[in-house]
Amino acid sequence: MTVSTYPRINADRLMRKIMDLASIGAIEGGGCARLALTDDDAAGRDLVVAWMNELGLTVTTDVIGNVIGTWHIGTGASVMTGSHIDTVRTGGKYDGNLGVLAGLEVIQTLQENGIEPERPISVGFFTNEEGSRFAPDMLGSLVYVGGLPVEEALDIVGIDGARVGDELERIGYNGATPCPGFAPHSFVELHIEQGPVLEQTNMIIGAVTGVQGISWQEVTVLGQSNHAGTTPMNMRKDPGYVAAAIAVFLRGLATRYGGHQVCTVGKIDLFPNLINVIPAKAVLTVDIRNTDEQILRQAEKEFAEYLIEISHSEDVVVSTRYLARFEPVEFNADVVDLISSVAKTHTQSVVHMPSGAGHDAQMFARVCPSAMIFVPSVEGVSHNPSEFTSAEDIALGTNILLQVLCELAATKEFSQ
Ligand code: HGY
Ligand code: MN
Ligand code: MN
Repeated sequence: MTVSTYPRINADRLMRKIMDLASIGAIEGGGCARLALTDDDAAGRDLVVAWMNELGLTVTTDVIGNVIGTWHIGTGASVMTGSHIDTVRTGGKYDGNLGVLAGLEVIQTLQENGIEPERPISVGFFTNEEGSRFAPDMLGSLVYVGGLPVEEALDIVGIDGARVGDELERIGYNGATPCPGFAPHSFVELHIEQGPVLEQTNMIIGAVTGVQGISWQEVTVLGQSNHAGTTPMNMRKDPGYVAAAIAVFLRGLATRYGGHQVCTVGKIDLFPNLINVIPAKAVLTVDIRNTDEQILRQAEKEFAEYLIEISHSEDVVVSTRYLARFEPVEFNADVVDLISSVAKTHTQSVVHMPSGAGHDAQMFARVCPSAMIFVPSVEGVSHNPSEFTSAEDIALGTNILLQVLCELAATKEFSQ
């Protein structure tokens, strides 16, 4: 099929769905908060499942709560698309949601135009992609591809003490379909870039070549609570100070390394967290990422050495545990090239680029040829209620997704 024969998606209908879904868990500033497996996540799930049913898709829910709607046409393994509909606490309207709703819009457009691709088309939303409530992130797709036994995943306890398995049951998404799930023929995810690269390079479409490595650690610092007024500075064992020093050290490390190196201390809990008490304990999270695995390991090594040093100099006890650790992922070059060449039939503003954020596609890359399409985030802002991508860019990305999915469906097997 050539580009002139591919139908255009109904952009207004897609934008209405995006706004309808964003109204669930809506927060000030125009964003939404639907932490994984909360009631708001459940309500979002119910809405998208209803839309899947309206399209006549076969809807399955698996043991970790991943939901996949399949349009059973053609033969052979599905071409799959999708993303996530859980959000961070200060989420925007588009992160994850776009990829799921664009997939449904593609199917509806094809159905309305009487076009039946040669393979089934599946659209999935995967549990707990964000990892904010339960670590690791991309949990549902990780279990789907066999990267983590479901029993282990169900026993994960979140930042609020809730257990994944109990929450899935409570919201009624403890499905029966086993994991690992079926391996699709191929997987393509449409997602907002969530960074500034497309905008800064005046590009509109990213043909995503891979995802950078992710290292998440929880650091616990035990000191001695004491009186803020009476305790001389040289007698303190102060986890509050150590937590702050860790954040400063990591900023320095990332600046020294440069390139793609990023480090974030996103969460610090002090105990007892009172104005006149030197904290007894600090628990903080450390997110370290790089596109290069060797540099990422070097950063982790340097950080571990720093923790030993500061535990001695501040006379505190420091312990760490990994919450997530994913090596960088390369997407399938043939799929990336297909995205690039299809995109160029729509616009010349196409660039190959890695993803700074984690995505479900990086898990599917373990079992089938996978890649992603990026559309710009205005001012590179995401994980923020003001996250914004224009309706034009969303329509362009979705039209490209439609064509890529159809051409993948017409493709025999891929070289892995
Ligand atoms: O953390 C991430 O990169 C993604 O938003 N889960
Ligand atoms: Mn996302
Ligand atoms: Mn996100």
